[in-house]
Formats: sequence, structure tokens, C-alpha cells
Amino acid sequence: MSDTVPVPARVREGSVSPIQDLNDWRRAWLQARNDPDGFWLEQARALRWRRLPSEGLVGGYDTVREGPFSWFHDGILNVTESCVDRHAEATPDKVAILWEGDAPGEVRRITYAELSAMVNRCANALARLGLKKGERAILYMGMVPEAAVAMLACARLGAVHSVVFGGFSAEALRDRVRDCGAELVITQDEGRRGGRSVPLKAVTDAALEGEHGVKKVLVFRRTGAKVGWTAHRDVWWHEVVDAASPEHEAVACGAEDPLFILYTSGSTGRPKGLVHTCGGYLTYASYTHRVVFDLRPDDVYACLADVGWITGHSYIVYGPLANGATTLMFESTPLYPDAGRYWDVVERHKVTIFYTAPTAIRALAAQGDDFVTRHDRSSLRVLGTVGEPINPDAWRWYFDVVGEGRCNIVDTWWQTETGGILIAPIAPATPTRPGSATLPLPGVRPQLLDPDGRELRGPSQGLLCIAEPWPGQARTVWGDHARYVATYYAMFPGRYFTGDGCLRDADGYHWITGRVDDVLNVSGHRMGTAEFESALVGIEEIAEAAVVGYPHPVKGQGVFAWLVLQEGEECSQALLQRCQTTLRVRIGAHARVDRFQVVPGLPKTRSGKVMRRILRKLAEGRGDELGDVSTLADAEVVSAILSAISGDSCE
Ligand code: 7RM
Repeated sequence: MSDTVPVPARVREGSVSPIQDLNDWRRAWLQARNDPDGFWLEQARALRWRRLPSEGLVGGYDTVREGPFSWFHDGILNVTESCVDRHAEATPDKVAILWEGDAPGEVRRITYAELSAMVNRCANALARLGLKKGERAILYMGMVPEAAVAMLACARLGAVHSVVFGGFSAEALRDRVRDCGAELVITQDEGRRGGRSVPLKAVTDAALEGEHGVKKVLVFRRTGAKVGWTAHRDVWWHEVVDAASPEHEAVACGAEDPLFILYTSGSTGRPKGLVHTCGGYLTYASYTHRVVFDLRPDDVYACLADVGWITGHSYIVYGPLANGATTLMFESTPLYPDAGRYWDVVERHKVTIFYTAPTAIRALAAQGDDFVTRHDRSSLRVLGTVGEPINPDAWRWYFDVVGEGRCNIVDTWWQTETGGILIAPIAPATPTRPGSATLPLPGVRPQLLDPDGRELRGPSQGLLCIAEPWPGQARTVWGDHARYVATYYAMFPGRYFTGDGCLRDADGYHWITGRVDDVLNVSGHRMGTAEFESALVGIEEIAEAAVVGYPHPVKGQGVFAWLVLQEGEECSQALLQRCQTTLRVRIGAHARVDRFQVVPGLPKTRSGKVMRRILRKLAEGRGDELGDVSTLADAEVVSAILSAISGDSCE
């Protein structure tokens, strides 16, 4: 195909990857397919175990209703011995965490020896605060090394962490604290982002008002701002962690013990707490990080995500540290102090692997090439993207302008549920195509299905499912296994349904077309339309609300809210402002509506289901392509909506 981009010579040079070309990929893929247990048991050996596992997968999709499947169930380990101890022994002076603060040039370099002492001190402090194996700790922090240290310290005790992104509101934080039954919260006085302060402790205090389950709040001092203090509950990090011993005997965990819970939005109801395990998750994060990016000992690896999302877990903390890499943690934003910040970071730290989201690439491309070209990017070898489909224009800009044609682009498709990358180029091996996540990794069996569950063969477009479990897959939803089964396995029994649509071309390359359910992806933030709607109908003047996504040039998707007001109510700027405030309070600052439209009614089926297909078309401005509306309970609603759109929209 003419738009295939060969792997640039610089990416192949010096690679010692076991997968050097597509023949190697095919061999590995077939090996994993024919003997998945053998393949994954071999990959598991890359970790440090107290007792090596002797078995791979037990159970599967056909028995998932009865209970979770497992990987490596008889293995015993503590993940921090793989992520910290063995590197502190072998490469004590290698930088583990390279931290770039909000202010340009504000840098901390934490070696593996130092990281080991920090994690052990923190583990000792958490143990003294009463945190025990199996108990949950919520982390509500910014991008400081102490966030990674706190995650690892929980893991060292066999406790389960749940990181809540620092942009979530007090209400969202409280929901998560309750849902997982957290004993402890770890936060900081304030975060710093783009020259501004984020009041993390104040939000924590609001979230915990009246909550008695949380016994202790550990507070890292980042800015020194004055914060509220609850006696007997709040404890300063520098008082208890710094004073604790740098030695700590890690707690032995079963491979299937939970490592963390991470909440994510679905098409219905409240966010679900997906549960990831110690042995399988770490094996998968480590393997995929090493293979996809073709990690080398001297790499300076930078993933520009937030630890509050799965990308931060797998590809800032667990994967890179398991592999003994130098992982960069970035506290700021791509636009602070200007649109050159990423490339300034690349230049100063000589970053070799750079991993970010399409929304950031588009936002930066829009600022012009000068911000990029005035910085030296010659250290770069691999450029990654994740979070949403990347449009070919943005891909080209990333390849040509940022990478100067010398770097391979790895467009990595995966999800919170998958724990790690499933479909992506392997840097030295896979010729790319702009906009395609390309081929499945070894051990991954994607299938495309039609809505009736028939498998599509050859080039086709359909619903993306995965046919077999892999070690990194989430095992359950915390406290609600039935919901896990209903969400992922009910539609196509015997398969994992991803919620994404996908096109597979004649060469087997995968092109993700986006969500086919009611999940929004705005600037890489995953949010449920149901969460928006339930917040909006909580407002007195609003009778009904339907939220859909529409194409947005920078954010990928914008949020379009259709509102039906109560009898006698009128739309006003004040009301729309109240909608935004309500969303900020109920969900977080990232949950904003881009466009509102007040309408007399919503299009519904005879059974009363809102027809989102129609609202999506209308939001895209394609009202002329509505297609068949004969199933509508009241076809007149559509013409009423159309005249409302052309009239005063109160935007
Ligand atoms: C890692 C992450 C998952 C959803 C997923 C997709 C979309 C992610 C890509 C992508 C096209 C990609 N976890 N998505 N990566 N779509 N190409 N390379 O993003 O749970 O927050 O979101 O994101 O729709 O289902 S997530």
C-alpha cells in the first residue's frame, strides 16, 4: 500500500529486540497462539518471583460468570522487588525517576537506590498508620515522584491502591473512597500545573467530611501552602515517612492478589473499579513496555500521561520500573509556559522515547512548527500515541515535524480494562500507516464481529472483541463481578467486548474507529454520557438531558448536551453556567459541555429509549442524513428539534 511508512533506519539500528521484523512478529504471535501458557510463563520469568508460577491461565471467558479467570495462580511475588529492589542491587546509581516540575528546569533525579529507600520508608510509615495487606488506600495526588512512591509502598505491603486523578471533584473522590472502602487517603497540600495551584488537600477534606471509614490522611508537602488540618487523622509525609527506616521486608503476595483498583467510566451508571492483579498485570506491563518501545538500557523514556489514568500506571510507573528504565515524570502541561515545553523537555533530558496523546499532538500542531524546531530533538527514536484515534494529519505532523522522519510512530490501542497495550506497532519491526494501530501483540487475538455476533473474516469493519484472555486483563469490577460480566461478556458470550469499533484492512492492519457505546473520549479523558446526564437532570429546571459526542478538531470529541426544560422554564446564560458548575462539582473540571441546545423534546423509540444516533447526526450538523426515523414514537419531535436549532439556541 502506498501510504505504508517503512521503519526508519535509526529505529532498527542497534536494536536487540526479539522482534526485529514482521517475520519475527508472526513467529512470536503464532507461538503465543499455539501455546499461550508456555509463552506467558516465559514472559513472566522477566520478573523477580519468590516462587515461580507453574501454571498460566486457569478458567477463561466461558467460565467467567462463575468467577474470574487467573494467570500464574501459584506464583508468589511482591511487585516492588521487580520494580525497585533488583535494580537497586544491580544498577543503584541509575536514575529511576527523572522528575520535571511545573517550572521549567525544576528537576529531581531519583536513583534506584534512592527510590528503594523512599519506598521502604513510605511502606514502614503506612504500616505504622495501620495499613495492612488487602486493605485499600486512595491516592489523590499530582505528578510528583511521591505519587509513584506511594503506589509502590502500598504494593510493598500487599495493600491495594486506587489512584484518583487530581482533576476529579470532591464528590467523585468521595464516591471512590466509599466504593472501595478505603482505610487511608494519601494526598498533598497542593498540586502545581501550568503555573497554577491545585487544592488537593482542600478537596480531600471536602470529600471526607462525615466519612468515618478513612482513618488516616497522609499529606505530602509540595508547595507549603497553608491547609486545613484534622487532628488525629491528618499526618505530614515529611514527619512520618522521612523518619521511618529505609529497610522494609516486602510482604509476599499471590500472583492473583489485587495490586490496584482503577475507576473508569462506562456507558451506564457510576464508574467501575477495575481490579488488576500483581503477577499477570506486571508481567504484561513489563513485556509490552519493553517490546513495543524497543526499550534499551540507556533510554530516557518519557510518558506524558497522568498517574491518575491507566497509562500512568502501566507506562510511567509499573512497566518502566519493572524494566529498570529511567522514567520521566512531568508535572506541567504541554502549553506551559508555551507550546515548546515538551520539546524543551526532550532537548534538556535527551529523551529517546516519547509517549503522548493525539489531543496534545493536535493542540501543539495548531501552534505552529517553530515551537518544535527551535529545540533539538535528535535524541528521539520512538514516538508513541495513546488514548484515541489519531487522525492522519496529526500523525504526519508528529512523524515529519517532531520526529524529522527518523522515528517510528507507535499508535498504541488499549484500555483501562486491558492493563496494557494490545494492538500497536513494534518499534523496530512494524511498518506503520498513519491512523492505524496496526497489528496485535503476541498473545492477543482480536476478532471483528457483526452485531449478531458473527465473526467477520478478511478485510472488514465491525465490533472489536478479543477471543482469549491475556495476563494483563482486569479480572473483575471491585465488589460487583456481575457487572464485570454484564459489561464485557454478555453481548458476545465467550469473548471480551471492547466497546470499540474497528476496521481491518487487507493486510490485517487495525484501524480503530472509536467507541460504539455511550462512552465519550474528550481530550483522551474517558467519560460516560450517563454521568453527565444524571448530573444535568439533577438541576431543578431541567426535565431531561441527553449528551452525545461530536467531532472536535483538537479534543477529538466535544460534548453536546441536549436539554429539555421543565414546563414554564426558559433558557438563560445563568442556567447554562449552572450546568457547567454542577458538572464540575459532581464530576470534575474536565467534564465541561462544549455546546448546549434546548429542545422541546428528545427523539425516542416507542419503548422510550433516547435515539442517540439522531442526536449525534444533529450534533454533527448532518440533520439531512437522519435516515429512517419511522421507529420514533413521535416523528414530529425531530422537526421541532430542527426548528429549535435554526432558532435561538441560547448558547
Ligand atoms: C489507554 C486508554 C480506552 C479507550 C478505547 C478507545 C480509545 C485508546 C487508542 C484509542 C484509537 C488508540 N485507556 N483509545 N487508545 N482509540 N486508537 N491508539 O486510553 O480506558 O482511558 O480509554 O480509548 O476508544 O476503548 S482508557
